[in-house]
Amino acid sequence: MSIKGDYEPGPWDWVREQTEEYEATGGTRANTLRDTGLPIIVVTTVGHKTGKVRKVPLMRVEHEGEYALVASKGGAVDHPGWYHNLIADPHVMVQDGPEPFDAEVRMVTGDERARWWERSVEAFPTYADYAAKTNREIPVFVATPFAGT
Ligand code: F42
Repeated sequence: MSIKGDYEPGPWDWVREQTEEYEATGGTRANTLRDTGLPIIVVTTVGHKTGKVRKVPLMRVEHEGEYALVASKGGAVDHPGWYHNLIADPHVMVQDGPEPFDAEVRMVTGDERARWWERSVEAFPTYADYAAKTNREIPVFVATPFAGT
């Protein structure tokens, strides 16, 4: 793993518990969003303010080996904290199964964002409800695996 340091979970217990069970079981348990049956991934970022290791479960939206990271935060008015981490440092770890791997993220716009947004809503239709709930355009990043540093 090339992102090392002090892991500091966030304040939402259900998120921390899901992350920790997913990691402890190599992605064989806690690998869906509650009882929806829809798969998740776990993304590791570096806190751009604290330098702490931060981990967030996100819906799994995969296409030809790349993953969309949709900063929906349930349609909240503000971006999730991890959005700011990715803007500051595009190097993340993605876990989609037993082992995490290094990846580089880019925020997508225009037609590319439209294609990835369609894939995201297909994987998790509730994203469309979140978009309708907020005036903010929900940022979409694409994570491309690479051999870590
Ligand atoms: N969130 C999504 O946005 N998209 C999804 O597809 C998604 C799916 C999902 C599936 C399962 C599940 O259990 C949760 C899911 N979530 C999804 C929720 C997601 O895991 C995050 O909890 C949510 O997006 C909010 O992200 P957040 O980074 O705002 O987390 C908050 C709760 C948090 O942990 N805040 C910390 C705190 O102490 O308040 C700080 C986190 C952080 O990264 N801090 C940075 C630092 O430097 O340490 C600074 C960040 C900044 O704001 O500048």
